[in-house]
Amino acid sequence: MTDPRELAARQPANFVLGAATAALQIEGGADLRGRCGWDEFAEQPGRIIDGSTPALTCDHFHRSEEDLELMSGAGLDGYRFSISWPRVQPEGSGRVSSEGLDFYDRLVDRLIERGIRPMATLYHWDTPIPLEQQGGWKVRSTAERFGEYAAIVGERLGDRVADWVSINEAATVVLNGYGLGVHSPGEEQLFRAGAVARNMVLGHGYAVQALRSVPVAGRIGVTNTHTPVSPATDSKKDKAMAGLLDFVHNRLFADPVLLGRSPEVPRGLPLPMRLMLKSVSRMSRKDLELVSQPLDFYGLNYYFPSLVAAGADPTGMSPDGESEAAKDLPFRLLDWPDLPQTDFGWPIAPDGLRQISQQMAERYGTRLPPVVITEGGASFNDAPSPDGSVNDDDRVAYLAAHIGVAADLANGAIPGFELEGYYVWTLLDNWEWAAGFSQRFGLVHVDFDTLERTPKSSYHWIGDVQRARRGKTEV
Ligand code: IFM
Repeated sequence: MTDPRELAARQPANFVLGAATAALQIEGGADLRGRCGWDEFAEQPGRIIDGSTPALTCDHFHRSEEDLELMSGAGLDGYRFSISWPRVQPEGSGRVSSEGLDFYDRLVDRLIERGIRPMATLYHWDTPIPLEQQGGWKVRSTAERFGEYAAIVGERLGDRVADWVSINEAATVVLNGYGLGVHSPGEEQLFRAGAVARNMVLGHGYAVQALRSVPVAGRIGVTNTHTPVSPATDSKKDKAMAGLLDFVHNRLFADPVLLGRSPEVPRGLPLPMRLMLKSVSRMSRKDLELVSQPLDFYGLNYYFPSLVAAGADPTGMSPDGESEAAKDLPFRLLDWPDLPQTDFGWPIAPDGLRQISQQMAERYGTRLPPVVITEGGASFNDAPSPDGSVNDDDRVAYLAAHIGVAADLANGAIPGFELEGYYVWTLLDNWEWAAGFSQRFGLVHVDFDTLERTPKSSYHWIGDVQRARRGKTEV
């Protein structure tokens, strides 16, 4: 099912097919912004698999015209980018860098000139260092500063950005950054990190409040990563642990935002753990009101389903690296016996997108606004062939299957679940956090020595899908 015409025929006319990126993963230009937690984290020995840093990455900051040309070449309907907080506010509060804002101002104008819908994410993990030093997301003041920063960006870009995402993947920041320590800031608090989630949810609330009061013209949403969770067996223990992962991954953030209430701690867990989860997830009524302001859309990132068994993994392996803390987790993630994997070792399961969408529809009902798949994609480390082309047929198959499910959802496959589009992760091979440059998710290959960009076959394939949709040319 990789025929572009067949896929094009399944997508509704208003379906948005785009690509997503994040500032720290592609921009470089580090001398022209403040430092963030990830700059320091990457400089600590052993944190990043290949010892690389986000200082240069794809140098998009100086090559944005070339990258815009690439977006047009693939016929993208939308482009999701993130705004670097330390580029706009080098200290995370107070002083604003007008040069920093100018970069995004131009980018938005160029996108609109090309007919590409701009979706701006305000926070994709680059916490300014002064705020990190004051406690990062462990303290409420970071959420308050985030609201101020949102107002600054909203004032400048609010007349042109079509879609705003407050925070990207709070679940990943909390689980990987504060729970397991495999991401910045490298803390290993396990479930106590739940308290960090509360501040991130508050940050979202302050940002929505700020954007609404500017007011910005575009739509406002939030993005989180979701995974359908299954127990490895029918045993009580496996089921309880699957409930635990579902709670911290899928509900801790979404329930307060969408339902205006703290999530219910799953049954079957030992009492001390239940009490701890209850205390870290509880929010006051006033805070719940702040964080559950109505949204125009919900951004869902989907990569893979999770299979959970009770009992720790003695190797401490998590999908994003090895963690001492993971050895103390009461559960482990298992490989799915029948599913193929990407080069990152992530299971490939397009049906998981249907499952998680079904669960979201059941859980949130009419409280769930229209959904956008704000990220989905796969790491395959295909290298250029001798003739210079990059043939990533594995990525084409991955995207065809996932975008196919998205098209069915957009056509109303699940009653009450309204899907508007799919943003491929990602436009360019980039700096994949703790995995450095070792995992390539891009539609466009980047040579990290020369920074040369080479569109892969998946890029040409997306272009064919888009041309077929617009009925422009033979494909
Ligand atoms: O690269 C990341 C992105 O920054 C957030 N979502 C998952 C992607 C792949 O790991």
